[in-house]
Amino acid sequence: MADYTPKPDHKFTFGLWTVGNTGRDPFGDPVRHKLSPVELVHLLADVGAYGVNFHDDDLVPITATPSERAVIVRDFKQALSDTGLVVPMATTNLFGDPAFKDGAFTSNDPKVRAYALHKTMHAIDLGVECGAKIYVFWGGREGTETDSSKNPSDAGKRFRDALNFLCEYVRDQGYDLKFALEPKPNEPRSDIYLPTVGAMLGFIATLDHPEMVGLNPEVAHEHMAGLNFLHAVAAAWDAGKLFHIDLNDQMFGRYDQDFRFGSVMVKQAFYLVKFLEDVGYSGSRHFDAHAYRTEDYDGVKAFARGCMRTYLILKEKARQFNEDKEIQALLTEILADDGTYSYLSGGYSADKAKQLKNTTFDRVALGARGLPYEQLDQLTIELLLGVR
Ligand code: GLT
Ligand code: MN
Ligand code: MN
Repeated sequence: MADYTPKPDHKFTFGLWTVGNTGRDPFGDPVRHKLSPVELVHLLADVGAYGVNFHDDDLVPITATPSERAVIVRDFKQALSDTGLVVPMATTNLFGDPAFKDGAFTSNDPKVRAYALHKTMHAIDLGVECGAKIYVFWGGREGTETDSSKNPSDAGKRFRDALNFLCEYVRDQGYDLKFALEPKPNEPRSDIYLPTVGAMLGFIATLDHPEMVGLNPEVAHEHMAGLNFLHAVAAAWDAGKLFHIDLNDQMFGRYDQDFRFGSVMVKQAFYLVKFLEDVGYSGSRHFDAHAYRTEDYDGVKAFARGCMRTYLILKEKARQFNEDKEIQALLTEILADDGTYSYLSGGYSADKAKQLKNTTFDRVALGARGLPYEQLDQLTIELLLGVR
């Protein structure tokens, strides 16, 4: 019997805002009382998490004085050392305060843009002080309702200037910190700039220090755009940019659901876990999700345990897939290669081009070949449904 107990090696993390979500939504008030950061650290330790992430404001309220900040950070660090939890990632809340109603780094107001940089530098200090090595930028309200209000290419330049400034700040401080950009297409504003993993990858290449900046893709965010999350993650991985990942679940075409990982699209979650494990992704598995609004704190714990358990079950299923003789025999058949064209690997040469141009292909035979993908997919489904 496989062991589905979370261990530190699994790098399962949760944001303070995830298990701390009180169930407030646009139509209803909180249904759970607010827990303090210290209580949340203990809750996470109880369920077996490895780490905790936070926005600056989740830990230190935006109204706190320096002496209040000092007490909060002291107590939080004490809770970390009492429980053994670590802080792998931190981020800035650049979306909650009314000052950011027109965005932060891309706001039309230079004072708001300056305040966003100021707030982020302080938040970076706080994250680093607590041990963070990854710093996430979710754009929040970096977008528009009307494109009459803002030129999107100006917005792109402002966002680039802000990230370049902050990269230099991190270098100047000597911090061991990398940035992970988190795209999200259309919430909480009508249209958000750089809405997908692909868009962010292109943008990163335009920065002064692209080596410091990668991606934090989130399942729900690509699903909102109707995209294949696995493909987005693979593109980030291929570019050496998978710095962090936000795991949750989300049906296509719905509001921002942030469901427990693997609770809706089991097959997609399986391929994702299989990919992360097969390639040896070694970063945090951060569950950026929250419990149903129906739950009390026992339900929140059930939610958090469920995220980790489902991940580990899918990891075991991936192992079975890789060892399943019938599945592997089909894959061998699908990937068969008699070596005729192995000369094409290793790049272009004029000779190779000439040889290839002079080759005669049996196009009809290529098209006539049956591919056993139906069989393979059915075996995958049966494996997931537990009958193999
Ligand atoms: C917010 C958003 C998330 C981001 C968080 C970090 S906050 O819940 O929907 O996906 O990762 O800012
Ligand atoms: Mn989200
Ligand atoms: Mn997220």
